[in-house]
Amino acid sequence: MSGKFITIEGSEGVGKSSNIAFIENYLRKLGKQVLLTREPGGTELGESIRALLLDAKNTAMCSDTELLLMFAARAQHLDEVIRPALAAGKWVICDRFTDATYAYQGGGRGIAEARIATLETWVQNTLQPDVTFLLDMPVAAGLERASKRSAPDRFEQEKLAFFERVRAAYLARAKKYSGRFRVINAEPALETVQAQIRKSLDELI
Ligand code: Z5A
Repeated sequence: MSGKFITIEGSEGVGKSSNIAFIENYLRKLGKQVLLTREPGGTELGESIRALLLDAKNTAMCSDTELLLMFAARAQHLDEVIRPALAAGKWVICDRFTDATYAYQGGGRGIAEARIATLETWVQNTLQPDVTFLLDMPVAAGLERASKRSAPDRFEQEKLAFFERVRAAYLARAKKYSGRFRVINAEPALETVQAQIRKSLDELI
């Protein structure tokens, strides 16, 4: 594989969408071939799974179903999109990946890390992102930003304590995998956030 695999993570309202657009433009200006994708989703099948996962009507979905659907979508995504793009030398920017599973299904829902790790190895083998940007800010402030958007999906209906656990799990992973993670303070104005990201991208390039 000659391309680079960049993932963007964070809890609610941290500004992933705004900053992904910045990363994409920055890399394109440098002449990189960029593929932008997201999880859950990124393929036709994966987007159908995403609709099931986010549908606020699916209140009966148990945590294991949620976990297995995340990895089912990921298996398809890796096979159809991510691995071929990396093999073709593209820079893949993925809006969330397996760290989100550890944060939401692990931290948020309380599924044991070892069970997630089993599925991670099954689906990814040894593939890991080259760099993971963790956009981090206090949960309440993020939820305040996110509240200005459309009707909440199944995850967005969770309470503050759930997102506190998600944030804590993300920060624990960033500490454990400090070589891969870049923790970005997402609270200041967008230009300040992007200056931090640009610095890390320059180092990667
Ligand atoms: N999920 C999971 O549970 N397990 C998994 O393995 C995976 C995912 C892969 C859908 O993800 C759900 O799937 C997600 C976790 C779960 N659920 N949640 N919650 P998603 O990534 O598609 O959904 P999202 O988290 O709601 O992300 P988003 O739509 O990309 O929003 P965002 O990160 O919060 O970013 P934003 O829309 O760019 O920013 C929010 C607002 O803040 C917006 O009005 C911006 O203009 C504003 N903003 C952004 N930056 C700033 C700054 N710096 N200052 C002021 N205002 C700002």
